Amino acid sequence: MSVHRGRVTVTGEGFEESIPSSLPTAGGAEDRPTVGDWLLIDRDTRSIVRILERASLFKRPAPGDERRVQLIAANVDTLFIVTSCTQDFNVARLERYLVLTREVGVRPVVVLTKADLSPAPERLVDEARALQSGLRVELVDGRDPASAARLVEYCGIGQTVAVVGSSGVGKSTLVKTLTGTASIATQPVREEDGKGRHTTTVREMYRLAGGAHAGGWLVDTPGMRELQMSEVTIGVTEVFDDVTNVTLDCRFSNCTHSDEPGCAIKAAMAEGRLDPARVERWHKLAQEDAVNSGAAAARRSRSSKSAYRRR
Ligand SMILES: Nc1nc2c(ncn2[C@@H]2O[C@H](COP(=O)(O)OP(=O)(O)OP(=O)(O)O)[C@@H](O)[C@H]2O)c(=O)[nH]1
Ligand SMILES: [Mg+2]
Ligand SMILES: [Zn+2]
Repeated sequence: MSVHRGRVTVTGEGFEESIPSSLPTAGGAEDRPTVGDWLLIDRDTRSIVRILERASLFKRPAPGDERRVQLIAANVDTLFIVTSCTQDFNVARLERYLVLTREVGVRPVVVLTKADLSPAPERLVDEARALQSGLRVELVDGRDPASAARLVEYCGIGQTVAVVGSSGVGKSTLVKTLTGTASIATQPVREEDGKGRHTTTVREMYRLAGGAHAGGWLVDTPGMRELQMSEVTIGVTEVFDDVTNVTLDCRFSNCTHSDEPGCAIKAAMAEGRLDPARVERWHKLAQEDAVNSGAAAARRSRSSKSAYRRR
């Protein structure tokens, strides 16, 4: 249900408590329990025996140390990518989250909050919808139950929805409204720059409020300052398929799309078939992914070598 330093809060038939998060076999970051995991727990010792196989796992390079991995949530069916109709809205940031959902293989829904604070929120809805064909984009006032109710259709029985985005966009406000949990803390954004105050500090899962939708789950998460790309090559290729399809027509298979003759990307931009700004964003993400994925592979090979030496 939630992860704290060295401990996890778990719930099961007839109990809900905090237990140590350690497992009998030590392993890498991905072998630790995270929110949304199903665990096998020894009733007598209250210790974790093992983590059941995950249907999906959201992770990212740990902020400040991209050689480490931070788990966001497991067994998620839908990701609410939350941004506000105010200062936070940013196409490049949305693309990063979309890459992550493609890579993990869960359904993305872009949720635009603070519709009430924007004079023309429909323009932002159109901008977000243009990012991916068929992308669901919902506009809400997260404080208003009638407005947030449109999101309930994504959280049916047995469905888990994780809510992610920058600090202050209203993630906890949504979870609070949808679950009716009065105790969830929220806090006004800073007046100077509209940024949030990192109010939520732990990932935590909540039950949806009763009625027809009881049985659905929402995971509230701390606001992310940055979302680095690592090991998301498939996600980048798919989210930017308009660009990556064109690269197939470049004369050289290792074309860097800068000065090579026969570059299809340059031709497409010149003819107005590709937006140079989108190509630029694709290039940046693809390169960042290549650098970070290389570092992750090196880390794994180092740790398997040292495990071998210990034996
Ligand atoms: N006007 C308006 N205010 C909103 C809306 N949604 C959230 N807020 C306000 O925005 C502020 C920040 O909301 P939070 O829910 O704490 O934001 P958060 O995304 O959980 O932030 P962190 O926990 O720091 O990541 C609060 O003052 C909310 O009342 C909305 O749709 N309209
Ligand atoms: Mg919060
Ligand atoms: Zn090219």
